[in-house]
Amino acid sequence: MGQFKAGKSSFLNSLLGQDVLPVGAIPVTTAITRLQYGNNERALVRHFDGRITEVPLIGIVKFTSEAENPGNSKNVAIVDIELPSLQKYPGMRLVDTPGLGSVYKYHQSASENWLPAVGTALLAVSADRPLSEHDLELIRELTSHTPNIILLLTKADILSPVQQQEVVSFFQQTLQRELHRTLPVYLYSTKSNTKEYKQRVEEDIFKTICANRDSEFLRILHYKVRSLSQNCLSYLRIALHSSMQADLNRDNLHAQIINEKVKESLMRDELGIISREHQRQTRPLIETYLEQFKVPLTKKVTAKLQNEITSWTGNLWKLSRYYETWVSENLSEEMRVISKTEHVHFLGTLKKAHASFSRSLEAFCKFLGDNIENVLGVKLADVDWKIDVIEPERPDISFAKSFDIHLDLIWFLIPMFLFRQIFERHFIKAIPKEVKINLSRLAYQWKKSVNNSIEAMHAQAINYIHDELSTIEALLSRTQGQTDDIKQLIVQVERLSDNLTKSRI
Ligand SMILES: Nc1nc2c(ncn2[C@@H]2O[C@H](COP(=O)(O)OP(=O)(O)OP(=O)(O)O)[C@@H](O)[C@H]2O)c(=O)[nH]1
Ligand SMILES: [Mg+2]
Repeated sequence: MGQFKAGKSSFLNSLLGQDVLPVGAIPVTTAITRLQYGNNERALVRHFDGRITEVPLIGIVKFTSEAENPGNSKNVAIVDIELPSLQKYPGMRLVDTPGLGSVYKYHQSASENWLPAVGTALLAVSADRPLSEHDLELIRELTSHTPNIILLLTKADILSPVQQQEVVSFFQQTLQRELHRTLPVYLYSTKSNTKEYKQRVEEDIFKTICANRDSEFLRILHYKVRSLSQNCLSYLRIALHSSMQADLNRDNLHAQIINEKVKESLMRDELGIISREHQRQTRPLIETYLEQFKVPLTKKVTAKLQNEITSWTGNLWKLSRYYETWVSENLSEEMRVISKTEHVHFLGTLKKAHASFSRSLEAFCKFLGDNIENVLGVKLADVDWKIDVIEPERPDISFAKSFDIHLDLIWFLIPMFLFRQIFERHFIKAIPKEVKINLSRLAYQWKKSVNNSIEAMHAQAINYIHDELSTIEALLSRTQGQTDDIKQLIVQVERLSDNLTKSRI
Protein backbone atom coordinates (compact mmCIF):
# COMPACT_ATOMS: atom_id res chain seq x y z
CA MET A 1 0.00 0.00 0.00
CA GLY A 2 1.07 3.63 -0.13
CA GLN A 3 0.85 7.02 -1.74
CA PHE A 4 0.92 7.30 -5.52
CA LYS A 5 4.36 7.06 -7.06
CA ALA A 6 5.87 5.69 -3.86
CA GLY A 7 7.44 2.93 -5.92
CA LYS A 8 5.09 0.07 -4.98
CA SER A 9 4.94 -1.58 -8.38
CA SER A 10 8.70 -1.06 -8.91
CA PHE A 11 9.42 -2.73 -5.56
CA LEU A 12 7.32 -5.79 -6.46
CA ASN A 13 8.92 -6.06 -9.92
CA SER A 14 12.31 -5.88 -8.26
CA LEU A 15 11.35 -8.54 -5.75
CA LEU A 16 10.11 -10.78 -8.57
CA GLY A 17 13.20 -10.05 -10.65
CA GLN A 18 10.86 -9.48 -13.55
CA ASP A 19 9.04 -6.43 -14.91
CA VAL A 20 5.52 -7.75 -14.55
CA LEU A 21 3.73 -4.67 -13.24
CA PRO A 22 3.48 -1.40 -15.12
CA VAL A 23 5.47 1.46 -13.58
CA GLY A 24 5.88 5.08 -14.53
CA ALA A 25 6.50 8.64 -13.52
CA ILE A 26 2.80 9.45 -13.42
CA PRO A 27 0.08 7.57 -11.49
CA VAL A 28 -0.07 4.17 -13.11
CA THR A 29 -1.56 1.25 -11.23
CA THR A 30 -5.33 1.34 -11.61
CA ALA A 31 -6.46 -2.13 -10.48
CA ILE A 32 -5.67 -4.40 -7.56
CA THR A 33 -3.12 -6.91 -8.83
CA ARG A 34 -2.38 -10.12 -6.94
CA LEU A 35 0.69 -12.23 -7.57
CA GLN A 36 1.14 -15.79 -6.42
CA TYR A 37 2.88 -19.00 -7.27
CA GLY A 38 1.68 -20.97 -10.27
CA ASN A 39 3.24 -23.67 -12.47
CA ASN A 40 2.93 -21.50 -15.53
CA GLU A 41 2.94 -17.81 -16.09
CA ARG A 42 -0.61 -16.64 -16.56
CA ALA A 43 -2.82 -13.70 -15.82
CA LEU A 44 -6.53 -13.77 -15.06
CA VAL A 45 -8.60 -10.63 -15.27
CA ARG A 46 -11.60 -10.73 -12.95
CA HIS A 47 -14.31 -8.28 -13.84
CA PHE A 48 -16.92 -6.82 -11.50
CA ASP A 49 -19.65 -8.70 -13.33
CA GLY A 50 -17.96 -12.01 -12.45
CA ARG A 51 -16.41 -12.50 -15.89
CA ILE A 52 -12.88 -13.93 -15.84
CA THR A 53 -10.60 -13.69 -18.86
CA GLU A 54 -7.11 -15.02 -19.24
CA VAL A 55 -4.68 -12.64 -20.87
CA PRO A 56 -0.98 -12.94 -21.73
CA LEU A 57 1.20 -11.59 -18.93
CA ILE A 58 2.56 -8.92 -21.17
CA GLY A 59 -1.00 -7.77 -21.81
CA ILE A 60 -1.98 -7.02 -18.20
CA VAL A 61 -0.94 -3.45 -18.70
CA LYS A 62 -4.12 -3.06 -20.72
CA PHE A 63 -6.06 -3.68 -17.53
CA THR A 64 -3.84 -2.48 -14.71
CA SER A 65 -2.47 0.81 -16.03
CA GLU A 66 -4.28 4.12 -15.97
CA ALA A 67 -3.05 4.88 -19.48
CA GLU A 68 -4.72 1.86 -21.04
CA ASN A 69 -7.60 1.41 -18.65
CA PRO A 70 -8.49 5.00 -17.74
CA GLY A 71 -10.71 5.27 -14.65
CA ASN A 72 -10.94 1.46 -14.77
CA SER A 73 -13.38 1.76 -17.65
CA LYS A 74 -12.85 -1.94 -18.28
CA ASN A 75 -14.45 -2.71 -14.91
CA VAL A 76 -11.59 -4.77 -13.59
CA ALA A 77 -12.06 -5.99 -10.02
CA ILE A 78 -8.78 -7.83 -9.64
CA VAL A 79 -5.98 -9.09 -11.85
CA ASP A 80 -4.52 -12.39 -10.68
CA ILE A 81 -1.06 -13.26 -11.87
CA GLU A 82 0.56 -16.64 -11.41
CA LEU A 83 4.32 -16.93 -11.65
CA PRO A 84 6.60 -19.98 -11.34
CA SER A 85 9.22 -17.71 -9.76
CA LEU A 86 7.03 -17.30 -6.66
CA GLN A 87 7.52 -20.95 -5.71
CA LYS A 88 9.81 -19.72 -2.97
CA TYR A 89 6.81 -18.13 -1.24
CA PRO A 90 4.27 -20.93 -1.03
CA GLY A 91 0.79 -19.95 0.16
CA MET A 92 1.59 -16.26 0.00
CA ARG A 93 0.12 -13.63 -2.24
CA LEU A 94 1.72 -10.29 -3.06
CA VAL A 95 -0.76 -7.54 -3.78
CA ASP A 96 -0.09 -4.34 -5.69
CA THR A 97 -2.61 -1.60 -5.07
CA PRO A 98 -3.34 1.70 -6.83
CA GLY A 99 -1.69 4.69 -5.16
CA LEU A 100 -3.42 6.91 -2.65
CA GLY A 101 -3.66 10.69 -2.84
CA SER A 102 -3.37 11.07 -6.62
CA VAL A 103 -5.74 13.04 -8.79
CA TYR A 104 -7.45 9.80 -9.66
CA LYS A 105 -10.11 9.41 -7.00
CA TYR A 106 -10.89 5.98 -8.33
CA HIS A 107 -7.41 4.76 -7.33
CA GLN A 108 -8.03 5.97 -3.81
CA SER A 109 -11.33 4.15 -3.42
CA ALA A 110 -10.04 0.93 -4.99
CA SER A 111 -7.23 0.80 -2.42
CA GLU A 112 -9.39 1.83 0.50
CA ASN A 113 -11.88 -0.88 -0.36
CA TRP A 114 -9.05 -3.33 -0.27
CA LEU A 115 -8.10 -2.44 3.30
CA PRO A 116 -10.26 -5.05 5.05
CA ALA A 117 -8.58 -7.76 2.93
CA VAL A 118 -5.07 -6.71 3.87
CA GLY A 119 -2.92 -9.42 5.44
CA THR A 120 0.49 -8.06 6.29
CA ALA A 121 0.61 -4.42 5.23
CA LEU A 122 3.77 -3.24 3.60
CA LEU A 123 3.47 0.50 3.47
CA ALA A 124 5.71 2.09 0.85
CA VAL A 125 6.91 5.60 1.72
CA SER A 126 9.07 7.34 -0.83
CA ALA A 127 12.33 8.82 0.48
CA ASP A 128 11.50 12.12 -1.16
CA ARG A 129 8.20 12.45 0.76
CA PRO A 130 9.01 11.01 4.16
CA LEU A 131 5.79 10.19 6.04
CA SER A 132 2.96 12.54 5.20
CA GLU A 133 -0.24 13.06 7.14
CA HIS A 134 -1.86 10.74 4.56
CA ASP A 135 0.59 7.99 5.47
CA LEU A 136 -0.25 8.41 9.18
CA GLU A 137 -3.93 8.26 8.36
CA LEU A 138 -3.37 5.10 6.36
CA ILE A 139 -1.49 3.53 9.30
CA ARG A 140 -4.37 4.45 11.61
CA GLU A 141 -6.81 2.77 9.26
CA LEU A 142 -4.61 -0.27 8.76
CA THR A 143 -4.43 -0.69 12.52
CA SER A 144 -8.01 -1.92 12.59
CA HIS A 145 -7.36 -4.44 9.83
CA THR A 146 -4.04 -6.07 10.60
CA PRO A 147 -1.53 -6.52 13.41
CA ASN A 148 1.30 -6.57 10.85
CA ILE A 149 2.30 -3.17 9.51
CA ILE A 150 5.76 -2.68 8.07
CA LEU A 151 7.17 0.53 6.64
CA LEU A 152 9.21 0.34 3.47
CA LEU A 153 11.30 3.41 2.78
CA THR A 154 11.57 3.29 -1.01
CA LYS A 155 13.94 5.12 -3.32
CA ALA A 156 16.61 4.95 -0.61
CA ASP A 157 19.20 5.69 -3.33
CA ILE A 158 18.26 9.35 -3.42
CA LEU A 159 19.44 9.72 0.19
CA SER A 160 22.93 9.47 1.62
CA PRO A 161 23.43 6.90 4.40
CA VAL A 162 23.28 9.73 6.95
CA GLN A 163 20.06 11.06 5.48
CA GLN A 164 18.63 7.54 5.46
CA GLN A 165 19.26 7.29 9.18
CA GLU A 166 17.74 10.69 9.67
CA VAL A 167 14.62 9.64 7.80
CA VAL A 168 14.31 6.37 9.70
CA SER A 169 14.57 8.10 13.09
CA PHE A 170 12.14 10.75 11.86
CA PHE A 171 9.72 7.92 11.07
CA GLN A 172 10.02 6.43 14.54
CA GLN A 173 9.71 9.76 16.34
CA THR A 174 6.68 10.72 14.32
CA LEU A 175 5.03 7.34 14.84
CA GLN A 176 5.70 7.53 18.55
CA ARG A 177 4.35 11.03 18.84
CA GLU A 178 1.31 10.59 16.63
CA LEU A 179 0.36 6.98 17.10
CA HIS A 180 2.23 5.98 20.27
CA ARG A 181 3.79 3.02 18.59
CA THR A 182 6.84 2.03 16.59
CA LEU A 183 6.89 0.01 13.38
CA PRO A 184 9.60 -1.99 11.68
CA VAL A 185 11.21 0.06 8.89
CA TYR A 186 13.02 -1.41 5.89
CA LEU A 187 14.90 0.42 3.21
CA TYR A 188 14.67 -0.33 -0.47
CA SER A 189 16.00 0.87 -3.77
CA THR A 190 15.60 -0.45 -7.26
CA LYS A 191 18.54 1.63 -8.36
CA SER A 192 21.39 0.87 -5.99
CA ASN A 193 22.26 -1.76 -3.37
CA THR A 194 19.12 -3.54 -4.52
CA LYS A 195 20.56 -6.96 -3.80
CA GLU A 196 21.25 -6.20 -0.12
CA TYR A 197 17.93 -4.50 0.44
CA LYS A 198 16.12 -7.30 -1.30
CA GLN A 199 17.89 -9.94 0.73
CA ARG A 200 16.95 -8.32 4.02
CA VAL A 201 13.35 -7.86 3.02
CA GLU A 202 13.12 -11.42 1.78
CA GLU A 203 14.73 -12.90 4.86
CA ASP A 204 13.00 -10.80 7.48
CA ILE A 205 9.59 -10.37 6.00
CA PHE A 206 8.60 -12.84 3.33
CA LYS A 207 10.48 -15.91 4.48
CA THR A 208 9.32 -15.42 8.07
CA ILE A 209 5.72 -15.11 6.98
CA CYS A 210 5.99 -18.16 4.73
CA ALA A 211 7.63 -20.24 7.46
CA ASN A 212 4.65 -19.57 9.76
CA ARG A 213 2.10 -19.16 7.03
CA ASP A 214 -0.87 -20.88 8.68
CA SER A 215 -0.43 -19.45 12.14
CA GLU A 216 0.21 -15.98 10.67
CA PHE A 217 -2.92 -16.33 8.62
CA LEU A 218 -4.98 -17.27 11.70
CA ARG A 219 -3.39 -14.56 13.77
CA ILE A 220 -4.32 -11.93 11.21
CA LEU A 221 -7.79 -13.37 10.83
CA HIS A 222 -8.39 -13.33 14.59
CA TYR A 223 -7.08 -9.82 14.77
CA LYS A 224 -9.54 -8.75 12.07
CA VAL A 225 -12.50 -10.40 13.78
CA ARG A 226 -11.55 -8.93 17.15
CA SER A 227 -11.15 -5.53 15.65
CA LEU A 228 -14.45 -5.89 13.83
CA SER A 229 -16.08 -7.00 17.10
CA GLN A 230 -14.74 -3.95 18.88
CA ASN A 231 -16.07 -1.71 16.13
CA CYS A 232 -19.40 -3.46 16.26
CA LEU A 233 -19.47 -3.16 20.03
CA SER A 234 -18.88 0.54 19.95
CA TYR A 235 -21.73 0.97 17.48
CA LEU A 236 -23.94 -1.36 19.49
CA ARG A 237 -23.21 0.59 22.65
CA ILE A 238 -24.28 3.78 20.94
CA ALA A 239 -27.39 1.99 19.71
CA LEU A 240 -28.03 0.65 23.21
CA HIS A 241 -27.64 4.07 24.71
CA SER A 242 -30.08 5.65 22.31
CA SER A 243 -32.49 2.76 22.61
CA MET A 244 -32.45 3.05 26.41
CA GLN A 245 -32.98 6.76 26.05
CA ALA A 246 -35.90 6.05 23.74
CA ASP A 247 -37.33 3.57 26.25
CA LEU A 248 -37.03 6.15 28.98
CA ASN A 249 -38.65 8.77 26.80
CA ARG A 250 -41.41 6.40 25.92
CA ASP A 251 -41.97 5.45 29.54
CA ASN A 252 -42.07 9.12 30.45
CA LEU A 253 -44.40 9.76 27.58
CA HIS A 254 -46.62 6.96 28.71
CA ALA A 255 -46.65 8.20 32.29
CA GLN A 256 -47.48 11.71 31.13
CA ILE A 257 -50.25 10.69 28.79
CA ILE A 258 -51.84 7.95 30.85
CA ASN A 259 -51.69 9.79 34.17
CA GLU A 260 -53.95 9.43 37.21
CA LYS A 261 -56.71 11.45 35.62
CA VAL A 262 -57.22 9.02 32.78
CA LYS A 263 -56.16 5.76 34.34
CA GLU A 264 -58.45 2.93 33.29
CA SER A 265 -58.76 1.34 36.73
CA LEU A 266 -59.70 4.65 38.31
CA MET A 267 -62.16 5.39 35.55
CA ARG A 268 -63.73 1.97 36.05
CA ASP A 269 -64.10 2.69 39.77
CA GLU A 270 -65.68 6.03 39.05
CA LEU A 271 -68.15 4.65 36.51
CA GLY A 272 -68.94 1.78 38.86
CA ILE A 273 -69.84 4.20 41.62
CA ILE A 274 -72.06 6.22 39.28
CA SER A 275 -73.82 3.07 38.15
CA ARG A 276 -74.35 1.69 41.66
CA GLU A 277 -75.49 4.98 43.16
CA HIS A 278 -78.15 5.55 40.57
CA GLN A 279 -79.32 1.98 40.54
CA ARG A 280 -79.73 2.14 44.32
CA GLN A 281 -82.07 5.11 43.97
CA THR A 282 -84.24 3.67 41.20
CA ARG A 283 -86.72 1.73 43.29
CA PRO A 284 -87.28 4.35 46.02
CA LEU A 285 -87.81 6.92 43.28
CA ILE A 286 -90.44 4.85 41.48
CA GLU A 287 -92.13 3.86 44.73
CA THR A 288 -92.35 7.45 45.87
CA TYR A 289 -93.89 8.41 42.56
CA LEU A 290 -96.43 5.58 42.72
CA GLU A 291 -97.47 6.61 46.24
CA GLN A 292 -99.98 9.11 44.79
CA PHE A 293 -101.92 6.31 43.10
CA LYS A 294 -102.45 4.28 46.23
CA VAL A 295 -105.48 6.05 47.72
CA PRO A 296 -107.47 6.76 44.53
CA LEU A 297 -106.74 3.29 43.22
CA THR A 298 -107.81 1.68 46.49
CA LYS A 299 -111.01 3.72 46.45
CA LYS A 300 -111.73 2.87 42.83
CA VAL A 301 -111.08 -0.85 43.20
CA THR A 302 -112.94 -1.05 46.52
CA ALA A 303 -115.98 0.62 45.01
CA LYS A 304 -115.89 -1.71 42.05
CA LEU A 305 -115.58 -4.74 44.29
CA GLN A 306 -118.41 -3.60 46.54
CA ASN A 307 -120.52 -3.24 43.49
CA GLU A 308 -119.68 -6.59 41.98
CA ILE A 309 -119.20 -8.86 44.96
CA THR A 310 -122.91 -8.99 45.73
CA SER A 311 -123.57 -10.91 42.57
CA TRP A 312 -121.06 -13.70 43.40
CA THR A 313 -122.68 -16.93 44.57
CA GLY A 314 -121.42 -20.11 46.18
CA ASN A 315 -119.68 -21.26 49.28
CA LEU A 316 -116.67 -19.70 50.89
CA TRP A 317 -114.28 -21.70 48.79
CA LYS A 318 -115.91 -20.51 45.57
CA LEU A 319 -116.11 -16.96 46.87
CA SER A 320 -112.43 -16.99 47.66
CA ARG A 321 -111.59 -18.18 44.09
CA TYR A 322 -113.76 -15.47 42.60
CA TYR A 323 -112.06 -12.91 44.76
CA GLU A 324 -108.57 -14.08 43.79
CA THR A 325 -109.30 -14.01 40.10
CA TRP A 326 -111.13 -10.70 40.33
CA VAL A 327 -108.31 -8.96 42.24
CA SER A 328 -105.65 -10.40 40.01
CA GLU A 329 -107.39 -9.37 36.79
CA ASN A 330 -108.46 -5.95 37.96
CA LEU A 331 -105.22 -4.91 39.59
CA SER A 332 -103.14 -6.26 36.70
CA GLU A 333 -105.17 -4.14 34.36
CA GLU A 334 -104.76 -1.09 36.61
CA MET A 335 -101.00 -1.71 36.78
CA ARG A 336 -100.82 -2.03 33.02
CA VAL A 337 -102.56 1.32 32.62
CA ILE A 338 -100.25 3.02 35.13
CA SER A 339 -97.20 1.43 33.53
CA LYS A 340 -98.25 2.65 30.14
CA THR A 341 -99.22 6.18 31.03
CA GLU A 342 -96.74 6.94 33.80
CA HIS A 343 -93.54 5.11 32.89
CA VAL A 344 -91.73 8.24 31.76
CA HIS A 345 -91.72 9.24 35.41
CA PHE A 346 -89.86 6.04 36.35
CA LEU A 347 -86.81 6.98 34.31
CA GLY A 348 -85.37 9.65 36.61
CA THR A 349 -82.33 7.66 37.72
CA LEU A 350 -81.77 6.49 34.17
CA LYS A 351 -81.56 10.06 32.95
CA LYS A 352 -79.39 11.14 35.87
CA ALA A 353 -77.06 8.19 35.34
CA HIS A 354 -76.87 9.03 31.65
CA ALA A 355 -75.88 12.60 32.47
CA SER A 356 -73.27 11.41 34.98
CA PHE A 357 -71.73 8.90 32.57
CA SER A 358 -71.64 11.51 29.86
CA ARG A 359 -69.98 14.05 32.17
CA SER A 360 -67.45 11.52 33.33
CA LEU A 361 -66.60 10.51 29.77
CA GLU A 362 -66.39 14.11 28.69
CA ALA A 363 -63.93 14.85 31.48
CA PHE A 364 -61.91 11.75 30.62
CA CYS A 365 -61.85 12.75 26.98
CA LYS A 366 -60.74 16.26 27.83
CA PHE A 367 -57.96 15.15 30.18
CA LEU A 368 -56.69 12.62 27.67
CA GLY A 369 -56.86 15.13 24.85
CA ASP A 370 -55.02 17.73 26.94
CA ASN A 371 -52.35 15.22 27.94
CA ILE A 372 -51.77 14.17 24.37
CA GLU A 373 -51.65 17.73 23.17
CA ASN A 374 -49.28 18.77 25.95
CA VAL A 375 -46.93 15.83 25.52
CA LEU A 376 -47.06 15.15 21.80
CA GLY A 377 -48.37 18.42 20.49
CA VAL A 378 -51.07 16.56 18.60
CA LYS A 379 -54.72 17.29 18.87
CA LEU A 380 -56.84 14.24 19.44
CA ALA A 381 -59.56 14.00 16.81
CA ASP A 382 -62.98 14.84 18.18
CA VAL A 383 -64.64 11.63 19.09
CA ASP A 384 -68.34 11.21 19.38
CA TRP A 385 -68.56 9.58 22.74
CA LYS A 386 -72.26 9.89 23.22
CA ILE A 387 -73.76 7.35 25.54
CA ASP A 388 -76.99 6.07 24.06
CA VAL A 389 -80.02 6.36 26.32
CA ILE A 390 -81.06 2.78 26.45
CA GLU A 391 -84.85 2.58 26.73
CA PRO A 392 -85.84 0.14 29.42
CA GLU A 393 -88.00 -2.71 28.33
CA ARG A 394 -91.63 -2.64 29.43
CA PRO A 395 -91.86 -5.14 32.23
CA ASP A 396 -94.39 -7.91 32.18
CA ILE A 397 -97.24 -6.92 34.50
CA SER A 398 -99.08 -10.16 35.10
CA PHE A 399 -98.58 -10.93 38.70
CA ALA A 400 -99.08 -14.19 40.40
CA LYS A 401 -101.84 -14.08 43.00
CA SER A 402 -100.99 -13.76 46.60
CA PHE A 403 -103.66 -14.51 49.14
CA ASP A 404 -103.46 -15.47 52.70
CA ILE A 405 -107.04 -16.43 53.21
CA HIS A 406 -106.87 -19.82 54.75
CA LEU A 407 -110.40 -19.83 55.94
CA ASP A 408 -111.54 -21.41 52.72
CA LEU A 409 -109.83 -24.61 53.84
CA ILE A 410 -112.63 -25.05 56.29
CA TRP A 411 -115.41 -23.72 54.05
CA PHE A 412 -117.59 -26.81 54.57
CA LEU A 413 -117.88 -25.96 58.26
CA ILE A 414 -119.03 -22.41 57.67
CA PRO A 415 -122.70 -21.67 56.99
CA MET A 416 -122.56 -18.91 54.37
CA PHE A 417 -126.03 -17.54 55.02
CA LEU A 418 -124.74 -16.47 58.46
CA PHE A 419 -121.27 -15.24 57.60
CA ARG A 420 -121.34 -14.01 53.99
CA GLN A 421 -121.31 -10.34 55.00
CA ILE A 422 -118.35 -10.87 57.28
CA PHE A 423 -116.42 -12.42 54.39
CA GLU A 424 -117.39 -9.67 51.99
CA ARG A 425 -116.10 -7.12 54.49
CA HIS A 426 -112.97 -9.15 54.91
CA PHE A 427 -112.34 -9.18 51.16
CA ILE A 428 -113.00 -5.48 50.81
CA LYS A 429 -110.69 -4.70 53.72
CA ALA A 430 -107.93 -6.64 52.00
CA ILE A 431 -107.98 -4.35 48.94
CA PRO A 432 -105.58 -1.59 50.23
CA LYS A 433 -102.97 -4.24 50.93
CA GLU A 434 -103.42 -5.77 47.48
CA VAL A 435 -103.08 -2.35 45.88
CA LYS A 436 -99.91 -1.71 47.89
CA ILE A 437 -98.41 -5.06 46.93
CA ASN A 438 -99.22 -4.55 43.26
CA LEU A 439 -97.76 -1.05 43.19
CA SER A 440 -94.67 -2.32 44.93
CA ARG A 441 -94.28 -5.06 42.36
CA LEU A 442 -94.74 -2.61 39.55
CA ALA A 443 -91.96 -0.54 41.10
CA TYR A 444 -89.79 -3.64 41.39
CA GLN A 445 -90.32 -4.66 37.75
CA TRP A 446 -89.53 -1.18 36.51
CA LYS A 447 -86.53 -0.95 38.79
CA LYS A 448 -85.11 -4.11 37.21
CA SER A 449 -85.70 -2.78 33.76
CA VAL A 450 -84.31 0.71 34.44
CA ASN A 451 -81.28 -0.67 36.23
CA ASN A 452 -80.56 -3.01 33.33
CA SER A 453 -80.44 0.03 31.12
CA ILE A 454 -78.12 1.87 33.54
CA GLU A 455 -75.90 -1.20 33.54
CA ALA A 456 -75.85 -1.25 29.76
CA MET A 457 -74.82 2.43 29.66
CA HIS A 458 -72.17 1.67 32.26
CA ALA A 459 -70.77 -1.09 30.03
CA GLN A 460 -70.83 1.25 27.06
CA ALA A 461 -68.86 3.91 28.94
CA ILE A 462 -66.29 1.35 30.08
CA ASN A 463 -65.92 0.14 26.51
CA TYR A 464 -65.28 3.63 25.22
CA ILE A 465 -62.54 4.19 27.75
CA HIS A 466 -61.01 0.78 27.33
CA ASP A 467 -60.92 1.04 23.54
CA GLU A 468 -59.45 4.50 23.58
CA LEU A 469 -56.76 3.67 26.11
CA SER A 470 -55.90 0.41 24.34
CA THR A 471 -55.44 2.27 21.08
CA ILE A 472 -53.15 4.82 22.69
CA GLU A 473 -51.23 2.13 24.55
CA ALA A 474 -50.78 0.25 21.30
CA LEU A 475 -49.55 3.37 19.55
CA LEU A 476 -47.13 4.16 22.35
CA SER A 477 -45.69 0.67 22.36
CA ARG A 478 -45.57 0.29 18.58
CA THR A 479 -42.16 1.94 18.67
CA GLN A 480 -41.09 -0.73 21.13
CA GLY A 481 -37.41 -0.23 21.85
CA GLN A 482 -34.75 -2.65 20.75
CA THR A 483 -32.91 -2.50 24.03
CA ASP A 484 -33.19 -6.22 24.74
CA ASP A 485 -32.15 -7.21 21.24
CA ILE A 486 -29.16 -4.89 21.34
CA LYS A 487 -28.12 -6.14 24.79
CA GLN A 488 -28.26 -9.68 23.49
CA LEU A 489 -26.15 -8.77 20.47
CA ILE A 490 -23.58 -7.09 22.69
CA VAL A 491 -23.30 -10.22 24.83
CA GLN A 492 -22.84 -12.35 21.71
CA VAL A 493 -20.19 -10.11 20.21
CA GLU A 494 -18.36 -9.80 23.54
CA ARG A 495 -18.36 -13.57 23.93
CA LEU A 496 -16.97 -13.98 20.42
CA SER A 497 -14.30 -11.43 21.07
CA ASP A 498 -13.39 -13.08 24.43
CA ASN A 499 -13.13 -16.48 22.82
CA LEU A 500 -10.79 -15.10 20.21
CA THR A 501 -8.66 -13.45 22.87
CA LYS A 502 -8.42 -16.72 24.81
CA SER A 503 -7.42 -18.68 21.71
CA ARG A 504 -4.94 -15.96 20.77
CA ILE A 505 -2.08 -17.28 18.68
N1 LIG B 1 15.19 6.72 -7.76
C1 LIG B 1 14.34 5.73 -7.66
N2 LIG B 1 13.19 5.81 -8.36
C2 LIG B 1 12.34 4.81 -8.22
C3 LIG B 1 12.57 3.72 -7.38
N3 LIG B 1 11.51 2.88 -7.46
C4 LIG B 1 10.64 3.46 -8.29
N4 LIG B 1 11.14 4.61 -8.76
C5 LIG B 1 10.45 5.51 -9.65
O1 LIG B 1 9.29 6.00 -9.07
C6 LIG B 1 8.29 6.19 -10.04
C7 LIG B 1 7.04 5.50 -9.58
O2 LIG B 1 7.21 4.14 -9.52
P1 LIG B 1 5.96 3.13 -9.50
O3 LIG B 1 6.50 1.81 -9.21
O4 LIG B 1 5.15 3.30 -10.72
O5 LIG B 1 5.21 3.71 -8.28
P2 LIG B 1 3.81 3.20 -7.72
O6 LIG B 1 3.85 3.44 -6.27
O7 LIG B 1 3.52 1.88 -8.20
O8 LIG B 1 2.85 4.27 -8.42
P3 LIG B 1 1.28 4.13 -8.63
O9 LIG B 1 1.02 2.80 -9.15
O10 LIG B 1 0.95 5.20 -9.58
O11 LIG B 1 0.70 4.38 -7.29
C8 LIG B 1 8.84 5.61 -11.32
O12 LIG B 1 9.25 6.66 -12.15
C9 LIG B 1 9.98 4.77 -10.90
O13 LIG B 1 11.04 4.74 -11.85
C10 LIG B 1 13.81 3.67 -6.66
O14 LIG B 1 14.09 2.76 -5.90
N5 LIG B 1 14.64 4.70 -6.84
MG1 LIG C 1 1.96 1.08 -9.21
